[in-house]
Amino acid sequence: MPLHSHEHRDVAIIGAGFAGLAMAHRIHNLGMTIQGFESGGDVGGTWYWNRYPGARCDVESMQYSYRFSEDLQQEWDWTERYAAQPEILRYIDHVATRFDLRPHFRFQTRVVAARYQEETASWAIETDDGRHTTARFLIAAAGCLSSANRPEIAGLDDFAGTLVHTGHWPAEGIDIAGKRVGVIGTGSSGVQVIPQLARQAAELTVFQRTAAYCVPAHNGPLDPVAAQSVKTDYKAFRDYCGKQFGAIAATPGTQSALAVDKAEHRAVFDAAWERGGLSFQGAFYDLSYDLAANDIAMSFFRDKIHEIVADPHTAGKLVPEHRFATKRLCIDTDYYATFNRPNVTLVDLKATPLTTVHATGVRTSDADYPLDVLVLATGYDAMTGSLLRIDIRGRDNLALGEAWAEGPHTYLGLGIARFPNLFIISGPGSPSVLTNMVYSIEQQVDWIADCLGYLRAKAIDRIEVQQDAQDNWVAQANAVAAGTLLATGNSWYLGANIPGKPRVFMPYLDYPGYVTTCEEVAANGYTGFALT
Ligand code: N01
Repeated sequence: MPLHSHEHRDVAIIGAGFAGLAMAHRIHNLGMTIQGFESGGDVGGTWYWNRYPGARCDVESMQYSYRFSEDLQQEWDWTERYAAQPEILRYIDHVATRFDLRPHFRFQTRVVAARYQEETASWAIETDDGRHTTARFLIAAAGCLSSANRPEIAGLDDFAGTLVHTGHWPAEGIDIAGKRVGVIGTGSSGVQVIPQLARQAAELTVFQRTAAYCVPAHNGPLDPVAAQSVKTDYKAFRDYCGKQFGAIAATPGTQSALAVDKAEHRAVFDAAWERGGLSFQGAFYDLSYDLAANDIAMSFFRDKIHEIVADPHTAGKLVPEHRFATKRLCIDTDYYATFNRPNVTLVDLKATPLTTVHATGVRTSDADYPLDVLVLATGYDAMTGSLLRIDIRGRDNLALGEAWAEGPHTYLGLGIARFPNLFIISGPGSPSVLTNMVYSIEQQVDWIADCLGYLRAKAIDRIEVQQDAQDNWVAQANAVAAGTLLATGNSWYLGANIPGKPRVFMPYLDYPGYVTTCEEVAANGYTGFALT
């Protein structure tokens, strides 16, 4: 293909992760033409990039998988309760091959710009290989946690050892054995990678700014009998999950933490700890809503961490100061116990701030830590970063960055006023990161595909979010979040981890309520959208 050639498709898709692949499959079945773009060398999205030791999903494998094909559900056998990154990538690879999805995508190709063209009601897309594509519809499936946050730490570029972000771990791995390793960051990624690195490194230094709430995964081999019983009626299991909060199977507590005594708190929390996983948050129904109930959860963690970690000083530093569940709960394997190892040191950056990185290590206000390897487990410019790094322009050349100057405003998380024929999957304003992502992705993929089929049947060229519908949705999303403690945290849900990012609670906090709203919008002829 010569450079600067031009091609036209019905639909362009950005990203070949879980969302982009499912979307391509549905669009292909509609008989529409597709051009997909993927910056990675192959399919997988998040699971293509996150190859750090210990990378594992915190949603159980029987749930964290596609439901669009019964044959696929039946033929794939997961090996563990929580699948590790290599197994998830093998699964995605299998899906891409089985449904012949790779030919829809150009790999190692990054979309750098996309401009809406009024005259033709289509998008002009520019990629970093110098090629140009036009498409009637543009679907952004670029991922919520795909734009790595490389913190602005003085001297970071001067580090002469191996510097790596967890989200860009090299496929060939990093030789850790016998090395002095430092990790900055103790969110979900840090909590997973730290125990693994501790087993291999000569010395591991953990630089912690904010302590994490961690609940054990209790991962292990998947019980084949239990898996088979799900497969006997997988649809019923999926339907059940879809009716739960976040589309994750759980049995939420029905009692208030304020209604029982201290002994009962401990018994309920201990049982939830033994079950493990994200459902801990629902041990009592009011932990995320009521300050006094939340205090009780905080006190359980204080006690638990002191029981696990032998050195009381280290244990004290590991106890979070922020409220329980106002940041994403971390699901771990041996995280707190790792600090009992003689080769692991915890540095509390709140007490002794990190001042600089230099060629041979990290300096804090009171000490110098020589390192061979420095791991940045510093997270992502979540939910908006992967879209805003593309120069996306809607009507009248309006830049997305300008439209979102005060925060990412969308309608249903699916579309943006003044950006016609653009759809987002797992966009801000949709439940996305507060759900089993694969489940909610498929719900949005189905909604978008049905919408495209509707537009084609009615010979409609253009679909555009109406401003008042967007304003109302933003207000509703804020109101739902304001009813919980989640909106009070200092989390990436709010953009608080990125300097200068507007503080808006980005995910929509009601799944499955969201699904009902989407269904009603479609059934009523796409209310809130102008179709022309
Ligand atoms: O990122 P994070 P993550 N100096 O933003 C610290 C999903 N996920 O990659 O809180 C020092 O949560 C930062 O400190 P602070 C999951 O949804 C899922 O870990 O800003 N420290 C924090 O400790 C998750 O929530 C899985 O004070 C700095 C850490 O870096 C999301 O991805 C696995 C710093 C970043 O934590 C993101 O998780 C992995 C600085 N300058 C990820 N800058 C599973 O499924 C940042 N930090 C299990």
